[in-house]
Amino acid sequence: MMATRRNFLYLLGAGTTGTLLGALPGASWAAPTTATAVATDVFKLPPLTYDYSALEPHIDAATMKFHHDKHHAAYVKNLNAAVNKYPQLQTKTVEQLLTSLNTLPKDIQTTVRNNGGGHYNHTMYWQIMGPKGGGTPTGEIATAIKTQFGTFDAFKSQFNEAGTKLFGSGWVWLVRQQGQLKIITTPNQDSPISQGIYPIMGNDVWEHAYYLNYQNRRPDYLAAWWNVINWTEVNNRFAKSLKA
Ligand code: MN3
Repeated sequence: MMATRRNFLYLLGAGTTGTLLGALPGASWAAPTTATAVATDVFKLPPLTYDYSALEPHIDAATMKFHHDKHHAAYVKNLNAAVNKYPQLQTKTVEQLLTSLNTLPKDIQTTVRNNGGGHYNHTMYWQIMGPKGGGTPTGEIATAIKTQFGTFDAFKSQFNEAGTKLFGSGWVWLVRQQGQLKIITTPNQDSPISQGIYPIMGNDVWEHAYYLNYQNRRPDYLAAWWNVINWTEVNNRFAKSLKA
């Protein structure tokens, strides 16, 4: 884009560009939006803090690479493109954007909902997984799960059932709502925080999260996912949910 624009300006001749560009019907074209997009992008793809292969055999390296480097990266890119149209939004956090979708300019509401949600949800997803994860929960979340669901196994089976039954693409979540732990699902990249609900943990049941390794066997992916859970991070999020 930049090269094209530069060539265009060169062809116009430096002395005349101002007038000519100003006279163009799409005067906004003259604003260097493409040129400055990279420098002003406020949302960044967070690097994975472990290797692509660190979650094998439960989640394979190829899935992790495509999921993080392509899918998550695309959500970040699209979110930046939306907020770059409205510089006043560049000071907002993704949480602030997602909790005030209705107040955003109409033409970017759906883009922010889908791509801001995608960015927020995946950032959590990478953090609540990790190498040497899994096992039974520890800390405060272990107690809270027992209180709410009776046993960890009962919680897991309700969570996996909700994820299996969710039709199409979406997420299954453990949230804290009105003082209680609950399992909910959301379609697409909708995030619970847009409903004012803080997500403690969530699993991505879009096919891109498991299809290379599990094909159509979503229940197998849901079952295996517990082997990579970073309970320390889930406890951090549970503590935040108590303040939310
Ligand atoms: Mn995903």
